[in-house]
Amino acid sequence: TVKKATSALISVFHKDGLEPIVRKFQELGITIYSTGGTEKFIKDLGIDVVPVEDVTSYPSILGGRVKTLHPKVFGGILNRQDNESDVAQLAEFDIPQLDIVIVDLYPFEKTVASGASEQDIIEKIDIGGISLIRAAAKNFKDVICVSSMEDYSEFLEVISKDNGNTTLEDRKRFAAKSFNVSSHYDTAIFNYFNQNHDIHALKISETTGKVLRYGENPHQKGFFFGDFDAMFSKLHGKELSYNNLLDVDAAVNLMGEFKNDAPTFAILKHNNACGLAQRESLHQAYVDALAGDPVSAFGGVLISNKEIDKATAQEIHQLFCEVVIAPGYTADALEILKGKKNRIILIQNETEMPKMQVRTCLNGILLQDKDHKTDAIADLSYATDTKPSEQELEDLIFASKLCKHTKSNTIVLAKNKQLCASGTGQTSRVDALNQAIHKAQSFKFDLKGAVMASDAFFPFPDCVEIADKAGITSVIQPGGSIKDQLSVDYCNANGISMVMTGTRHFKH
Ligand code: 93A
Repeated sequence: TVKKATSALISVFHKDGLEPIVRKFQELGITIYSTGGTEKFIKDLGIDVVPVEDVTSYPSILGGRVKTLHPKVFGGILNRQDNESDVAQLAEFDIPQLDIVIVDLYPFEKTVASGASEQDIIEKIDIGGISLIRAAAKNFKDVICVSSMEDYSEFLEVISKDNGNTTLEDRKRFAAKSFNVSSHYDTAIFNYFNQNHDIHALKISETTGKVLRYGENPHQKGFFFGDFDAMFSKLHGKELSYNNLLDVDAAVNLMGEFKNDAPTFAILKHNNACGLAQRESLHQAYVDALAGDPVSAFGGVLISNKEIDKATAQEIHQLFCEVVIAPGYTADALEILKGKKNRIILIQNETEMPKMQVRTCLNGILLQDKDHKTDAIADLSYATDTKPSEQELEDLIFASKLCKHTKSNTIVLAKNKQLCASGTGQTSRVDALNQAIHKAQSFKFDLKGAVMASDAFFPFPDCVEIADKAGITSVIQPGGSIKDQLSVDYCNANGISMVMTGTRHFKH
């Protein structure tokens, strides 16, 4: 798989950085073929170079639009050296073998960015160069392709390390770089042509995406890119919609926090939990999750961390819900759940979730690590004289884990491992708290002895004051406000315990 390079075709727009390469070729006795401007540059360095016209017996025509587009050039690149008939044809048609191809494409993007005329831009669509790159990269078994000035120094190392010999691994790596260059180049051309059209989404869907019935709303197109079947086995129900997929994602991320815990059940609506409970039995966990907000649960997405049994299934069957997710189902439970035609029933397989998160932003994308930090009792610092009881401590962690998966600003109120209510996606923390208290009270929760979790610090002591008046006795928050002490002072004066996690969990 090691190949000795004896010839190279060089056709570059920018001549910078080429000199050390052609000097190395001279030293190694590599024959250089080249196009007009590049040939002149090399000749001026005093290095032997064969004009590509000598190979093709054709001049560069149409003002340079056709200079390398010729069977003798592409035959020299695309022939398979281990194929007898290819080798025979090279001899028959007097085609020189080409082992190295170096191309620097016409600067299409720069020309567009400079505000040039359409005519100038069109002339900068490289046809011959991109074809040389694609041909050389395709035939990486025999040819090494250098498609960017950025790769010159790496290429020099490769070609110098063993007297012009290249390994298959080298050639394949450069082929990958080349297809990166060619695909980027064609995408730039497409974007230029697509300025006044909207061809994008359509094209994407036809190639790799799964076409959804529609996007977030019926007038929006929607697609999913991913391997849903690797993560889930779908046992029953209709096609998942765009919103279903988002809810399933939120549900799986939330339940990931309780994976190895006692039976836990969550009900989600619009990506936020409206019910969450952890109990000794899954059935009770479901009943108590539903009690969190039986109104919102209508049409929700349900997820459990344990196999769903018959008793739980019978209970779930009373509810209209879109999706049920669990690590498994007993046969009788599945039979019951299948009783509604459209209900989507999923088994969540043991797979890793991606570690990164992507979203569009302005004319680009934002990429970030997912929020992997899970709050744990060991990481807490105790801010107040009063310390939380053991039950409160567990509730604090339970509530804080839920906070992390709820839209900011959020306040979560919980008691005895049950979500009482949360305020979600509010523009102020006080609003989030008031919403949570109002909701909890409307569903007849006794907040006496409940705990409060906040996704970010309290800038003022107003939240602990309101929480105190509602009966809350323990608080968990990241801490870090310059006015932390005011909240701590209030808690100390009123017998409330407060712990700090040191970790903010914004979710926008
Ligand atoms: O106009 S082209 O698309 N037609 C061709 O046949 C062709 N072959 C190489 N442009 C072509 N090239 C490009 O010419 C190369 O990609 C490179 O950017 C440039 C080098 O031309 P010169 O050596 O004459 O400066």
